[in-house]
Amino acid sequence: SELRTRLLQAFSEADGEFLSGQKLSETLGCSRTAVWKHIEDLRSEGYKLEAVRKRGYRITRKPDKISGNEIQLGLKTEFMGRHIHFEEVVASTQKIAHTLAGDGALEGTLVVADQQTEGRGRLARAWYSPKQTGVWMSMILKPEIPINKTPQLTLLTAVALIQAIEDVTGLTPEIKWPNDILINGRKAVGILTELQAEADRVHSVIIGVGINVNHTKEQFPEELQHIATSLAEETGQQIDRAKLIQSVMIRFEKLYKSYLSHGFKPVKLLWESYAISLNKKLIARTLQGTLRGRAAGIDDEGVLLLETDEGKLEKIYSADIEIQS
Ligand code: BTX
Repeated sequence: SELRTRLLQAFSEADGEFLSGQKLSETLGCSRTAVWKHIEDLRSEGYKLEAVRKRGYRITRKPDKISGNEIQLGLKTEFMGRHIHFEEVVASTQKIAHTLAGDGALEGTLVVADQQTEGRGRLARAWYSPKQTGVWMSMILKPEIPINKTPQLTLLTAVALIQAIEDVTGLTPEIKWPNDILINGRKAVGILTELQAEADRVHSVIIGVGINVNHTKEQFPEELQHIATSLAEETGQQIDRAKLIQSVMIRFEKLYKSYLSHGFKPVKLLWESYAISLNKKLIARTLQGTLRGRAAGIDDEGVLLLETDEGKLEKIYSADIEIQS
């Protein structure tokens, strides 16, 4: 509303100084109750306002807005993120990306949302994607690779995400095979790779990326509070989401180009340098059953090699991993 815009303008002009309720109601020409109501609205939109008796209000934190423009401004890539489809609220960016890919979207097209109401993880699990806090996005790729090589792209994405997070925050996250990125043992990022393919030909690979960026601990639902974390939680600082997305685009494009011309080897080496599960004892829960053993590495396809307690080498294509030591 117009009043809201003027209220924000007044705070912006005050430049961090307090504005009294009285002053605000005079400036805006409305009652103090109306001022108070608008301040409550701002709070529910993610603004942090400090209220001090006799002095008034001041804004201490603005919500971090993202938009296609902000992401594209100054983005130095060839194709990643050159086309951005941004929406405030979607069910899932994966769904939109699937439709766009089917309609001939170009390689590198990016779908970004501020909030997802039905964000999804693997195996129909839910991915918690509240507004104004995270990076919820899907990248559309058109690599000419056989279907059995596509898991490599999940690993490549994990490396790109770690490098981008390092660039922006200075933190070095760790990878838990195949797609979890952890900081201090808690999940900060999820990756979901989906395909549009026919026979053995890949039409599109759609890589969904969820990054918990500015969540406070209390903002996670209770069941996630001890398994999830955010970049802000770990650094103690608000992170600019648009900048983070730019960094992911740059890092991803560089690795992806190297992958297309030199293959998986260089990516594999980087991936291994960030992996925590290597050589550890783990339990792998697959749809076919549970295996126990030691993580011996990943093979050139990106498949996990598990040396079982009986000394057999098993290939694990998809599983939930519990690290034991
Ligand atoms: P996953 O199946 O490995 O992880 C899902 C599990 O992670 C859930 O069952 C829950 O325990 C936990 N979890 C849910 N939400 C969060 C969260 N915000 N932070 C940490 N842990 C959480 C991982 O699946 C793949 C997730 C991809 C999400 C992106 S977001 C953009 C794109 N669109 C979409 O719908 N999904 C992808």
